[in-house]
Amino acid sequence: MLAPVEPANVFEYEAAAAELLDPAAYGYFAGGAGDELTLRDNVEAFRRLQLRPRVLAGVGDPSTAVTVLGAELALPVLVAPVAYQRVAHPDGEVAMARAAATAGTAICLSTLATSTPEDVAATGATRWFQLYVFRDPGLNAELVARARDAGFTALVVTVDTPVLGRRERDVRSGFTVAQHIEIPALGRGGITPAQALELISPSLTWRDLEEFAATAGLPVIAKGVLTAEDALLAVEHGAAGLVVSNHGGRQLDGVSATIDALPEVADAVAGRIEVLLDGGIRRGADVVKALALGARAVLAGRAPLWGLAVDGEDGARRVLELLRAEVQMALQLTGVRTPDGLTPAHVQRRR
Ligand code: FNR
Ligand code: LAC
Repeated sequence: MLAPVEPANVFEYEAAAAELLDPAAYGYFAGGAGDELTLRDNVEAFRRLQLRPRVLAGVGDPSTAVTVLGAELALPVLVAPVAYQRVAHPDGEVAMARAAATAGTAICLSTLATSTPEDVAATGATRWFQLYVFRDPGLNAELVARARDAGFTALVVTVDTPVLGRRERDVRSGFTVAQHIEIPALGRGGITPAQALELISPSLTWRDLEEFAATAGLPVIAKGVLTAEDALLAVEHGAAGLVVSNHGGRQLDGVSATIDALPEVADAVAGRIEVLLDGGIRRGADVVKALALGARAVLAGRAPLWGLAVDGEDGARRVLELLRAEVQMALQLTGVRTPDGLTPAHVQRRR
């Protein structure tokens, strides 16, 4: 369904999605853990940073393209793994993947997706697979093989979720998932996030990550790193990349905003593996700040999800296109011709 007036930005897409979605579903997508301090700070921290533009740089018409794990993307924003997309829109992850393909970017499919990897592959989108490591090793091997066979080009192992954070909005609403909404990885429907997480191993270690890196036949990315110490471990244990992430404020409440954690991680990694970031991306300027501080690209979870909720594939595509246009203008007005022209000197803390 179309909103009466097309939303002009991500915040307006969220407002429109909040009107359309069942309140419990909206609470699941929008909410965070505990007091939601980190959820809010992810967004606010970008506003504590300001850009330091350079003028008369002859920018012309800057390109927003970046290369991530060897793949060229038209914009430095990938679609983050978000579970249960059919709860937001009946076309779910397939529509999201089509939107990503049209926008020229990649989608990372969640283990707890409600579309199959094969259906997502059929969209032709550049695709990564997010792995929740289950207690059952057979299931993990099966999921990895299935992703590889379906042409997924990276394995994103989520490392910040040994247990599910306590999201009080879901406790209050009693959020449940309809029986007809199936999770193909688990072969059944009606499973809540809390029930799914009981199947996931709480005992994962860096050794396990190393094992996936050695055996998956795909580059492994550790998603959910917030410290220099863990960034170094990711490098040592064979990760091809990492995502500075706090799971969109949904896991440990009270950790730093991801943009505040990025500089120490980028410093520690020192270019040895690819550094990505997610959390709080709502504007093209947020993307530019993250790139300036050392991210190669960012992932956005809720932003394209609100587009999907409002208008399916078209809505998700419009959000990605809005972000691309905002990134391009921010580059032009910051005075750089390409994303890799951004440096920490383009950002300062608000005085
Ligand atoms: C997530 N995220 C997530 N991450 C993951 O590794 N596997 C998953 O299944 C999910 N599921 C999920 C559901 C919902 C509703 C949200 C909002 C998030 C986290 C996601 O990949 C990403 O880290 C955050 O969404 C980034 O923050 P923003 O962009 O939503 O602010
Ligand atoms: C979430 C899980 C499923 O954040 O990743 O809801």
